[in-house]
Amino acid sequence: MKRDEYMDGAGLEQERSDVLISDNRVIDHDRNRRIAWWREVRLGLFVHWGPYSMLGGVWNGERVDANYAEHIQLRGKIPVTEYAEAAAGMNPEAFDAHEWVSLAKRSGAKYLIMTAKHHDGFAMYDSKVSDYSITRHAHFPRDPIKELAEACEAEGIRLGIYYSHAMDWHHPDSQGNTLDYPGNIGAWDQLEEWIEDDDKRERFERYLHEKALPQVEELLTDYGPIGLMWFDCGHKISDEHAVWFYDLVRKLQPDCLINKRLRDDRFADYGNPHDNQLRFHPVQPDWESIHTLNDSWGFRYDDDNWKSPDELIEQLLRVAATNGNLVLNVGPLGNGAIDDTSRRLLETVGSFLERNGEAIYGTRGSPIGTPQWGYCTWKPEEDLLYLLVREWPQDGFLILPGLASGVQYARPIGAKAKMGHLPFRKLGPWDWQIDVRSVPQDAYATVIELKLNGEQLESNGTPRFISQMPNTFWAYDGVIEGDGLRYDNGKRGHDGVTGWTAPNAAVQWTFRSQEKTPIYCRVIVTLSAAADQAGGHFELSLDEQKLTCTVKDTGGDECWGEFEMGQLTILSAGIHRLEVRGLSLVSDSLMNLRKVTLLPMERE
Ligand code: H79
Repeated sequence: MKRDEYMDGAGLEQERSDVLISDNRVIDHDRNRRIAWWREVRLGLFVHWGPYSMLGGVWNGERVDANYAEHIQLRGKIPVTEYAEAAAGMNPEAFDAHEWVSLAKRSGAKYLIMTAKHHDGFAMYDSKVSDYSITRHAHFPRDPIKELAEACEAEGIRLGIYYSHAMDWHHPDSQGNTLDYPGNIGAWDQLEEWIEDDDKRERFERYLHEKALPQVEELLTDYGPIGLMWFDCGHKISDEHAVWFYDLVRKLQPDCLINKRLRDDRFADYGNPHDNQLRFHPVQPDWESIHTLNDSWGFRYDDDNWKSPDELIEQLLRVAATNGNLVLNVGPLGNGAIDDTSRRLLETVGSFLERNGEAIYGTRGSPIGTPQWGYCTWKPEEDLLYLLVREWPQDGFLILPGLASGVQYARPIGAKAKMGHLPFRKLGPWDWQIDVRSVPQDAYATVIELKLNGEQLESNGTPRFISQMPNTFWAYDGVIEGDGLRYDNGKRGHDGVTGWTAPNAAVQWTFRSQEKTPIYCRVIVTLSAAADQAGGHFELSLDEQKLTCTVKDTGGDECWGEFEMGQLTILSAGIHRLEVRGLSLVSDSLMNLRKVTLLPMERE
């Protein structure tokens, strides 16, 4: 579409062939075909790279207090002329697209998402629409996106483009920069606050027509096939604005996927929860979970808060077991080099996938929920289940809960494939037991492949208590009841339930036990509370048994503490209910609850 055509929105109706917008819902008949590749890949690599990478979180020799280095212009209150002056010095001679793409491959990622323009408005490619770019403003004689597109093509990696469409702190009519443009929409302003303000809306739309839409057009025209467009901060634009982008992408590259943050689920090929969200309730079957290796997306000198390989790999399993793709981020230095820690972390994920990739790539989410020992994935067309065992059974007998279907064989995969089949037997109608005593353990997760007998898979969704190990009941997976009580945003330190303002609000879990003799358990509760909440009471119950518990000061909201609250007994085989219910508050809210662990005790 030519630029002046979408200036006035003409022709949009006619252009929309595969999409109908009715009842405010996008109905897209072509999505299954378009998204097929993405459903297979399960791991992507995000790259955040721009002038902010050069600054690394430091301005004029001082550390800027912003977790995200790429927000330094806003958070450091840097005038746009000064930021632009710094950006002009970007000369990334160490940038080597082949090395980046090779790292993506070594990490096991199958797609790479590159920031073509972040909120700072600086184009990391040779834009003809705006001179504020790596080539024309910084006079770097190469086009990084072009080089990446070529390297990705050569290596069989799909290229995705991150484009900050809603915010641009350089363009005088966009959003987020009220330091230089006081009449603009502020970084924290909600859509409703300005959409009726004609001046703000018209100027913002001028930015969309002058810069954002034409740049998206360039990116989808000049760089070959783009696997996906990754937009951000879609809550800051209107439905009408979203349609402009949506139609432009569909017109130029009908097969290009669009992430949720163009606007919301209605325009999305797939969903995105919050950045760095550890626990989630996916609302779309196709969804993607994005994570930093440390705290910042863009390179930051003093960010040493690295996740461990174990945390990253567990997140990969958790996301795959819930039918999502994981995207890990790397923030190269301003000169284009990638630091050793990031490289090593990504390579460790890659070596896990090299050993165990068949249990991740091309799989669907678990049909049997999340067993206490780890995660499960599924290849329905091949009748294969993969058990990704993180907590190895002490006695060497793994209980597979919740599966009625027949099993043909069980075997370890990866390097251990030569070992042959493992003995297994049925334990009652829903469970199996696999003898894994001979299987050597992987440092992160040991994978057992199960070939099913080809019938329709029959599963039991009620989690099974496994008496050989601690059983954890995550508040995020519980059913919540009562005014105010809600799941927190799922990020680190916020992966519990919060808003416990009504005294008798409750979190409940249902599980089944198959043990005929009683299981005596110690009960550990993980909660957080500030000093003024200490002294509140709640009741922890298992069926008819009750423990009255007192809230203790853990040092505040994000400081989790573990407390042993007493003992409870699972008396018999059958369905049981575990519940935490408030009794009395001494402050505005009772506590945040993260999990309850039942720790079976050795029998006397
Ligand atoms: O690119 C990474 C982040 O920079 C970007 N998303 C990931 C993929 C991101 N942008 N915003 N946010 C994440 C959420 C943060 C929002 C706020 Fe702000 C920070 C609100 C106020 C300060 C940035 C500046 C967004 C609005 C103004």
